Amino acid sequence: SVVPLKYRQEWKKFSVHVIQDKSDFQLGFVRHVETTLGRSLFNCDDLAAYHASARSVKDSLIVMWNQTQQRQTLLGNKRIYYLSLEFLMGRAMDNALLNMGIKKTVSDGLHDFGFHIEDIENQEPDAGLGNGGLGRLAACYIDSMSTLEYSAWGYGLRYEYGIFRQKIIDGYQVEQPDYWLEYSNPWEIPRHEIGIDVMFYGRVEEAFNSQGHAVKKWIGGEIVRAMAYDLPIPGYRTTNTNNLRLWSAQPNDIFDFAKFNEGDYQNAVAEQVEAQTITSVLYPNDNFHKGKELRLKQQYFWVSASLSDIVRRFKKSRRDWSEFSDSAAIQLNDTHPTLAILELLRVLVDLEGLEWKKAWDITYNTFGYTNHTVMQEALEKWPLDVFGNMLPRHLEILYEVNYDFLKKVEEQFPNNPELISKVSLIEESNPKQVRMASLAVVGSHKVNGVAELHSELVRTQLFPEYVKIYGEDKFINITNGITPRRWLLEANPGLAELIAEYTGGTEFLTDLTRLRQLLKHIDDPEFRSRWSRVKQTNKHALASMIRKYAGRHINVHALFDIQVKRIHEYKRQQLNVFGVIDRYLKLKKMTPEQRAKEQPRVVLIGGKSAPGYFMAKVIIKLVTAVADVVESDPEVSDVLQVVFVPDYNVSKAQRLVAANDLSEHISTAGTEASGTSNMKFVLNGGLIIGTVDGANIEIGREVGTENMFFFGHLAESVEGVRKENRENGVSLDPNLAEVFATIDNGLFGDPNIYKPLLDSIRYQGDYYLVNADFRAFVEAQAAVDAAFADREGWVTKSITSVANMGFFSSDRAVNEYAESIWNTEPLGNDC
Ligand code: IMP
Ligand code: B1N
Repeated sequence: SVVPLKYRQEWKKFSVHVIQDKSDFQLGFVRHVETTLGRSLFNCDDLAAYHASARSVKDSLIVMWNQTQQRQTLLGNKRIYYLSLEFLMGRAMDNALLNMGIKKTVSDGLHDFGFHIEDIENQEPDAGLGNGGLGRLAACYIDSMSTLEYSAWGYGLRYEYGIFRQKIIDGYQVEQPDYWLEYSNPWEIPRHEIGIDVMFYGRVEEAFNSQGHAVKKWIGGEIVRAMAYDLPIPGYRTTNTNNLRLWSAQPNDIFDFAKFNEGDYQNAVAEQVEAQTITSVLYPNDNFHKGKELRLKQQYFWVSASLSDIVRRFKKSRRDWSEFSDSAAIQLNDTHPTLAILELLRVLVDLEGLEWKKAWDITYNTFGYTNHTVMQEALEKWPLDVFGNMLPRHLEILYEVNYDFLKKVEEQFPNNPELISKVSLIEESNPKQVRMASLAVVGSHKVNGVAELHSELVRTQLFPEYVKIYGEDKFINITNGITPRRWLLEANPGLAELIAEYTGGTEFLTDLTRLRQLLKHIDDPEFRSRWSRVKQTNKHALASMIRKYAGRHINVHALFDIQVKRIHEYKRQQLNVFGVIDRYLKLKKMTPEQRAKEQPRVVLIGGKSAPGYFMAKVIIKLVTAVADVVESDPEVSDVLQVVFVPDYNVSKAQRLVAANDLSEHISTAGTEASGTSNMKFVLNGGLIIGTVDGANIEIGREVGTENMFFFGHLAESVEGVRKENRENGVSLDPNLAEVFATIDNGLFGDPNIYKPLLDSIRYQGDYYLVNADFRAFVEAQAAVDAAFADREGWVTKSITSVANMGFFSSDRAVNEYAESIWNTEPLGNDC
């Protein structure tokens, strides 16, 4: 669409420009206070100042966003679409200011109005649209895609309630709704003009197209409108600003006319209101599939709206369908968006009239699938009847895909019914189930795991039959990464500044391998002491946060030992807390003189349990009970403190990682696909106590195993231990038996509370190898104490580790996706 020059010139005179200096910011700030917010100098509190600041900054973001989108459209190169049901973004303001390079400008501008930037930033609620690692990974990747100047969009859902807020009452987790949109979200752009009607239920009819061919027509029973909200994603030191599009379910004007005519107006309206509930709430499960129909509805709603948007954009370019997969790469973040495969086939065949084979080739070349877990209880399966009732046409398409696929398998491996039933997209169980992971594998040209060991397990444990069918090359590894902007520059400005000084500038923030330059200074006393001082300052800052949120005073001279992540049996917070009790019992047996020689420790444990996960809630209760006992025991509280950090979220993670001396990543070997907080803690100068699992292994390889405290059984021996436990029972380690006896004797309150947890270990086979790894864990902790006592040696380990963390940047990971799955390169932004 060409707009005549004279109009363009007239328009340009009034174009908004990006904030360059303090007065640009202040002008926007005051205008938003006085107009958007309808307030004045006299009633502008911190909350209003935050909203005005955010809107002023967002105006710049939108300008950059517009330029980026126009450029990407004009150049017309391949777009990456990252489909994720979770984006755990955290706060936007500090990140935007740092990426745009205007933090000082804005801070000064606010200061001149009598505000402090930290207070203003603290007004922002976290965007908690995710559960844990999977959602935060998506957030890191879109930061990298903007920074690296890829042409990329994220697609997700705009939940009105993000992950619940965790209160601790009487030591138990209590969930409270997180209505994060309460004061509106200043970073989003509502796109009222983009409304897409999504169908559910109904039936399939035979019809004839204009050429007289028989076609299928899906007549939907329920129609819900998807409305788009856009979040501009600024890159670091580039104006390239990509888009995160989140869909919200809206009531629409398509009434059930039958009801309307019957005069049942109330019910007709009620149905419309009910439709909105699709995007009300994020399902709070991590690594667990609970087959709720509303969850399937969320998935289809999101997938259908996103694909309709992607296809519309493609059609605008007027290219031939054969070029679709050259113009779009769609990445499936786990199986949650796998319906997209069937939906694209439906759009191409039913709506666009392509022949099946052609539609299939386009689809196959477009999709890539990232697997994030090998745990059986997390694998998505949907009962066939639920699936077919909600999505009748998609079930037909699924049958067709399955038919073609199984026919090929039969040709390749004749007379192998066992293989056929193993790889079929439909599990012949009672009831029959649709296997979403199998569909994702069959419909994608690449499948990747998220760390080396995990990818190996994906090939050998999860999908060995598919590897036989498709060959090895389809199944690759791309080890996860984290964005150094949020997890170093933003979380730890003191360390970032020190690193900049000693590596010759801030380039390490976009080329993390430059951290290696630090090794040149490892013996420089000045550098080393500044390194330690930064850590000490961060520990003080964390201590005041702990005072504020947990009401505990912690010893900033102690070793800070942190385990924060979702509470899960496989992540083994129970192993950590049993180790703490063991330490407590040993301290109690010492004389005061002996105790005074022990290495003081503060153990911080935090994380949310899924609301319905009984055992995880028992673990939280045990941690809080142990914290109370230790705290109120004056004999030990100088050398041991335990605190449960309530309501762990991204903002708190930023403070925790900066202050860690040691972090725990102690999952049963073979269960944690990667972990990403392990990378964040080490990047911030801490060491790891961990199992030989997930990305721990690669971290050890990069930083040197002498700088890690590895312990425990290896993945390959886990099954053997389980078998042994099943056949001969669990024989408890003597120290663990003493820990259990202490719990049974009521030191931590009613022992019945903890009985299910203890019994799962001593009588029910100890599936997670808590007992089998206990001794090694305690020994590894003793090695930590000894290493920390040599403070200079510890600083050397810390610097060496940070210097070798370059590999774990999400920039590296995103580049690997682009090269090996998306087949695209950065667009660049030099216009
Ligand atoms: P969409 O791809 O239609 O959703 O448009 C996304 C953004 O790309 C728009 O808001 C514009 O900024 C830009 N854009 C879309 N179409 C054009 C075009 O034809 N010329 C220039 N920019 C465009
Ligand atoms: O994905 C992260 C990994 O670093 C973690 O090791 C892995 O546990 C995590 C169903 C999941 N895997 N699966 C999920 C989340 C929500 C849900 O409803 C599964 N999360 C992971 C990033 O690769």
